Amino acid sequence: MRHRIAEPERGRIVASTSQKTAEFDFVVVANRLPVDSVTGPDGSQMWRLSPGGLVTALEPVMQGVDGAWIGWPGSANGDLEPFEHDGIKMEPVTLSELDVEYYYEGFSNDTLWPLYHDVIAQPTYHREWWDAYREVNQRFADRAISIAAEGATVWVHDYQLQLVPGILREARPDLTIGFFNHIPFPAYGLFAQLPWRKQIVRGLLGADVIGFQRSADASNFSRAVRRLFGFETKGTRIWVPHDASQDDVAGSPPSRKGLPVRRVVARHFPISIDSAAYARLAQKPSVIARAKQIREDLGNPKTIMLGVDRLDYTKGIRHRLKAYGELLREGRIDVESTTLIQVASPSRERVGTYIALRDQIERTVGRINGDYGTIGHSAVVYMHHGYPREEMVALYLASDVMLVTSLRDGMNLVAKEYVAVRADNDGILILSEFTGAADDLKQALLINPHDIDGVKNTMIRAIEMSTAERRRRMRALRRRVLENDVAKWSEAFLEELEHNSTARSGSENGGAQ
Ligand code: GDG
Repeated sequence: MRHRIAEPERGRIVASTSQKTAEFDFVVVANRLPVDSVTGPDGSQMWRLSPGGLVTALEPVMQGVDGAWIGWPGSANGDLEPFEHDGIKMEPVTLSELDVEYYYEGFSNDTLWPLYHDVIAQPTYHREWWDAYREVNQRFADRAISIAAEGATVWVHDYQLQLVPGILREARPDLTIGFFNHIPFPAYGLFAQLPWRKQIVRGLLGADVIGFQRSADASNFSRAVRRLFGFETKGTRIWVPHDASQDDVAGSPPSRKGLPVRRVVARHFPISIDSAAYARLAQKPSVIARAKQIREDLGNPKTIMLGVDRLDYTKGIRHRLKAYGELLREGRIDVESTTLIQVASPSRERVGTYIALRDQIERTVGRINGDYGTIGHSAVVYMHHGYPREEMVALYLASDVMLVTSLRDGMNLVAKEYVAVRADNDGILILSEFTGAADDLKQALLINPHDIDGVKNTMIRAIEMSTAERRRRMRALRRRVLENDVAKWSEAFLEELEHNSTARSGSENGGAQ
């Protein structure tokens, strides 16, 4: 991709942001910039690429193109100039304290997140939060409007920015606009709760391609479009009128009335990881030595089970602990031969539901350790901090059983990372049916995390599984994860986007022929 210095005046660009410094042919818009500000040993501030699902997925993609990434740097206030890090051009968007509270912690993480994860926790609906969501979406869109070159491709990410495609479509019809939703899209019966459901769907329909993790998510979205607007849909295609005044459920769809329509594609593109990079890390002698050290530090138990999650109620950490605690109580496992390591990386620490969840989890861990731990052996080794990626890989290598017990999860990259590093074809993945990953990783031991007895029996089955069966399963899983990596994911998405760009192909009259 080319990166050009802007001409002083490009009259056709409609932007409320007046400054224009550079224009890019490829722009990523995501809530967060892929960097965290850290303090160096000498006290100086510097940037470091940050962990997390989206960053993990897009980092290799961004390093291959000359584009820009628009996002929030992660702390409130403070205007930052655009800068470059690790070959990625960063365009920081400023959020005030109130924006963080209303748009991010409020509407994104206390309204949309629980609603889209099947109402595992009760969503909160506040009109002030919605107003902030609209304003902040406008701010992100304005930045994209001002830095995207004529005919550029803009790829918008995730539930925090669902209004951005619609704003871009209005202001810059020359752009090719993609949107990818990293979390599930709920069934209409749940989505319908949202007081601003029409605005959200309208915002998303501004994109040429709307990507989801699972085909079920894409179907849920198409159904919402039919129910709310009556637009014609067929398979992965949706026909949307150019004129927003045609947003009407009454009568036949606009496409059938011969009105000019755009074709939008809504389909699944299951995200993955940079599998080869993980596999390479796992070959490093220092990582292998660290994995051995971890086992030794734990007293070389026969079985190490591992959970790695952001501390989030969608991840089913409590269900996993409940099952594990009951196995100890019933004497089906003991602390000398089995250890559970639970990494719960800090997340959304000012949102009430997360504060309560942390308390619950830590009480449960304390109780299990109090009841069953010995001087030499903890039942659960619990860590509430983030680790460097190499340490994560060492943990994966050190563990015999990986526990992914999400109650609902868009994909779950941890499951794929565990598989990618196991070049020894050993290790067992216990995987919740309610993850996007389960659609693909059929050779895992699939569980329903709500069925505690089922989870317990599966844990025992994993502990007792023969070497031959472990290897057979892991070999099959590895084939899937190594073949379908993150590069394939982004290529598939961008190819579909190129193919279905309204800016490049114009509109249609009428819909599905
Ligand atoms: C969302 C969706 C979807 C975690 N702790 C540390 C650390 N991590 C890394 C993991 C993994 C990533 O963060 C977590 O990704 P997940 O996919 O498991 O979950 P979410 O954060 O909820 O991500 C999810 C994803 O977006 C991508 O579309 O799969 O469904 O919810 O890569 O390894 N990494 C390091 N230290 C930690 O302490 N280095």
